[in-house]
Amino acid sequence: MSRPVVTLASIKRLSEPERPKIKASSSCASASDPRIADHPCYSEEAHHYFARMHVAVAPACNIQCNYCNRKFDCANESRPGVVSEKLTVEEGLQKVLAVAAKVPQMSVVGIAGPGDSLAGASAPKTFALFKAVRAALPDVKLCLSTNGLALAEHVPQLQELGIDHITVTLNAVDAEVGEKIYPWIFWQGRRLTGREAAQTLLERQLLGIEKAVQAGMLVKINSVLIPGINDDHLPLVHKAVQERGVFLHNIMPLISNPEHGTVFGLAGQPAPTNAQLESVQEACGIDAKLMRHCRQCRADAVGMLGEDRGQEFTSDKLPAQAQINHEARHLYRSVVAEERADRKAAALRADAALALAAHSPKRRVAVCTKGGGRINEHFGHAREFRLYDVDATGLSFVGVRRADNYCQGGWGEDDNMEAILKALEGCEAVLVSKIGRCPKDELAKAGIDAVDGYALSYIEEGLSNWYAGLALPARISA
Ligand code: CLF
Ligand code: SF4
Repeated sequence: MSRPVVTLASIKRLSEPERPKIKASSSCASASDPRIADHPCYSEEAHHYFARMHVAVAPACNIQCNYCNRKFDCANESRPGVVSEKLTVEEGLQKVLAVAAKVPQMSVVGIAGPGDSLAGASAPKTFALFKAVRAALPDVKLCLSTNGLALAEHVPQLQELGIDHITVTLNAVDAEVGEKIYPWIFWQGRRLTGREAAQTLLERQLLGIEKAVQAGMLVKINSVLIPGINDDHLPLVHKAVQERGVFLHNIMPLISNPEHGTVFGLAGQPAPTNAQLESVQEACGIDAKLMRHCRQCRADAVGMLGEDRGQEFTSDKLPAQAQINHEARHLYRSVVAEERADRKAAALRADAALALAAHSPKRRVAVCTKGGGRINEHFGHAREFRLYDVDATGLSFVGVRRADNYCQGGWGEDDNMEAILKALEGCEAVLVSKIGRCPKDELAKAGIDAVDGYALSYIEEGLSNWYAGLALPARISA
């Protein structure tokens, strides 16, 4: 399908402060780094193709965070929700093998709780599981998430196991801020509280981060944005971790629903708005690698980021012996390699389209995708939207906004539309594979153009062509 390209040279580009742009073609650059090429969290590009699984073998925790209720998943790496099952090492391995047999996209096995992966008796279980997975599936990457209290002393062991992806949740670098987040920690056989607890935790976290970086590991920092507590402080955290050579910083919004029974939830501590999150990310991310595609996974999540296939792999459904088709796994990677090359070529075409639209203002647009880097999701089925800022200099990935899907099998849910409109706040258009007349009209009333003219295009190419051809928007078919 050929789409007319219109030059918008006559429109003066707004001179607002903005984060560095990526050329559409550069979104594939990460694919060249073998350590992150297939890691869905460390590479935004990879998460279109690869899946992760978490194995819930670490139930204990050595600290208390005010955003956590132990009856729920670790909020460091999860959205609150009871972990379906806590597993032994043997059960964990059985589950990993079952997932590997059925999900060729699975490239990473992570341990992210539901407590802390290195706390007390959890640490040996974590190491035993990693060792077993390493032996059974050498092509899979191992990934550890921790609150960092016990990281420093475990770095040699992690190194020995060849683990080079470590995530540390670091919410503060100042104990005055930290004590508002952590009421107590358990350290060297003692329970510490107040400022002393926070001071000890923060020191141990920074030491652990330094040691892990020195050991050559790719350290990612997760920070929970807690409005009024660490929002102004996170740029300092960012600076501190940048100075220590961390690979990536992920700022995630606090989840504080009262029904989760956390201290913050019960106290009415608000979660940040999308605008607050963006503003802190902007304040931190002038020239840094910030992660913007985190989905705050459960500690037993399975599948592509944004999907959870955990219920397919509960203990009662696991085969006694999974038959892993290594050939199929290998084949999947070959297909991805071809797709990546194809997408790279599309991104170059996208750059060319944007070049025609010089001197044009920034526009925010959402995309519906179910993977593969393409605009391939029906609006009614979308449970999340990817937001981009586009102008003639390139695309900026803003982040992922979630809302329950509109289509409920033959009818549209109005309440969900309300949440969707909130998620799409600030967007001029949403690019979809298909959309019905009713939701299209609802979106139009809110000033959002629903466009299905770029269905199945690569995201970069669809966005660039939409931007460059704005004077002649694609027709919608209901
Ligand atoms: Fe898991 Fe974390 Fe490893 Fe990823 S999740 S241990 S680095 S494999 Fe990823 Fe999930 Fe965000 Fe975590 S999207 S919550 S950052
Ligand atoms: Fe909860 Fe994780 Fe904090 Fe431990 S580290 S209290 S499990 S959020």
